[in-house]
Amino acid sequence: MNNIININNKKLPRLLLATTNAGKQRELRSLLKNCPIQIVVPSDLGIAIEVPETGFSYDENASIKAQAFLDASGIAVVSDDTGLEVDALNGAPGLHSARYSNLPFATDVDRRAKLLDALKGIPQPWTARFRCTVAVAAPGREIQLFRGTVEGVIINRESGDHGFGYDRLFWIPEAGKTMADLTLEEKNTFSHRAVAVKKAIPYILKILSE
Ligand code: ITT
Repeated sequence: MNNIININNKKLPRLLLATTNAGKQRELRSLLKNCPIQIVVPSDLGIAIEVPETGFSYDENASIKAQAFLDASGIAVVSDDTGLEVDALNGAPGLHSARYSNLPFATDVDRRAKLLDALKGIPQPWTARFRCTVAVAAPGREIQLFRGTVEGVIINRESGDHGFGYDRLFWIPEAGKTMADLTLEEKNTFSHRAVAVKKAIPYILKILSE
């Protein structure tokens, strides 16, 4: 597949966001908006694959997702594997953050409810962190990994209507707000994903300009 798209007579290299999570797609698009690249998502390319997250670390899962979407598209891709680690739960949901609720077709609401249920009866504060690995894969290149973490505290009631996933329960003491109280632009100044993507941008620009 050709990796160049022609827009307004300008040839921009394409980068596939290897995620079907709409919240991640929004944040990644915004984080990459100043890069001279054409961002595409799997549906733009008619790609509908389910990638089982069978790795034993965020790095492995991010690599598995990046490789699967590279194989399916043939163009450069960026994937992201993120987990929420709660100290009082010995690091859970962690690697299993997406599959945390046992309900079939579980939603973010179900996952947040399960988290608060698991924390019932455990004394606060419930210190926690988001950990994120971003993987960049491109034809003929080794996968490169970039990492970001943000520390916070889980609270026992939801606040905010921005963000996605566990953001409504993730309190950032320095901001005096939850992640979901922040706008997308504010979250993107310091989040786990922002830290990882900002580290990845020079590499992405380098490989797409070669
Ligand atoms: P892809 O694999 O398609 O990227 P996913 O939703 O399965 O999407 P993850 O395995 O990385 O992605 O996500 C694990 C869970 O953590 C999932 O329930 C997300 O909604 C949640 N999550 C990921 N990033 C988050 C963030 O920035 N804020 C809050 N929750 C997040």
